Amino acid sequence: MKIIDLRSDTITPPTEEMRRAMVEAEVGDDVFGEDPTVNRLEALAAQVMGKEAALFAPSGTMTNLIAVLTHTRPGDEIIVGNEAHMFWYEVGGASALGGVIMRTIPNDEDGRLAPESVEQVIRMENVHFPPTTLLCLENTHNRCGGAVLTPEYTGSIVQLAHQYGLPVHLDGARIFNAAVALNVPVSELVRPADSVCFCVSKGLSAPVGSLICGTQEFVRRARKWRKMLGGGMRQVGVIAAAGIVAVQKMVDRLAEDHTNARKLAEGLAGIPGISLRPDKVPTNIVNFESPAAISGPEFIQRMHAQGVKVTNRGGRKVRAVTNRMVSATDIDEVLARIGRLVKELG
Ligand code: TLP
Repeated sequence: MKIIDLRSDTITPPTEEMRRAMVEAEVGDDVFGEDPTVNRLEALAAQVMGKEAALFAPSGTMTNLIAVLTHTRPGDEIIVGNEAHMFWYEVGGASALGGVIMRTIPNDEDGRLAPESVEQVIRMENVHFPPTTLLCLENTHNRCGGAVLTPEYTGSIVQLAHQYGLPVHLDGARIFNAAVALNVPVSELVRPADSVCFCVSKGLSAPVGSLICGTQEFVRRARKWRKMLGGGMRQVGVIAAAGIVAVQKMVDRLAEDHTNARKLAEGLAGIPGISLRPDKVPTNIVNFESPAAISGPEFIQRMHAQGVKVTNRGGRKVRAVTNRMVSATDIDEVLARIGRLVKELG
């Protein structure tokens, strides 16, 4: 039986072209700034994002943490969505290592933060208060089903933050998915943000790595934080080479993941007992609720036994992420297997 892995787009192995680029990569010691391949990737990332500079780091978790460390000081308060990846899945690093309080406000189902909620929690100067020093956004929004923030929304919420002197960091782990879904240049989506990070290791299929982008001065300071966190790597051009292929060659194919996600969502909506909103699947993440007959974890276990791998988001909430290793035919097969399973449950 073929195993169909929908746990994440992070499972994608490097392409043949990436492997060739990795073998042939010119390298040097990147801590001395002398790895030509890393320098090329950083220049490419800055150019594509429309920012002055970029820094290559091992993971999205590290680039988000570096952003917090660079924008804030211990004792500050930062504003994040209550469904933010930074809040849920980064081991509380911003608080544990950055010493900041994460003040959460609700994300709506489209991953947005309401301007009124942001305004309400920004601290005025008061001897009792920690200063609010950063607003964080996420695009696409992982827990909100791959929701996409438009350039208009991002522009207006950043403008509001800037009125209060707050810089904005954008967790753009899957920003290229947003750009493809909206059919706009990625630079337009990230222009308002002061810093943005994105991952080459998700749908873009590189094996490792994320980039954080901003002004020259921001990236100079970010580089020191990366060093302190132990993220200074040496002949890392062997990895960056795959990142270059990811950015140059793998963006357009994300549309295929989006089409497959929509197909999966529409198929799931037709299976009695499974609930989801197929109109709320703009990119490659499909969130749905499993049938009430058994618990969420049990349902997922049964799916695994049928060769369909997905993840649990708590209770009966299930997440399936389409990716390069899953074809349209595989989606038909997934729907058939889940259909059979649900029938068995009665
Ligand atoms: N998300 C992973 C897991 O950590 C849950 C996934 O499978 O979706 N920001 C966002 C929005 C992310 O989705 C992720 C990874 C990260 C940051 C962190 O990236 P890594 O895994 O490279 O540290």
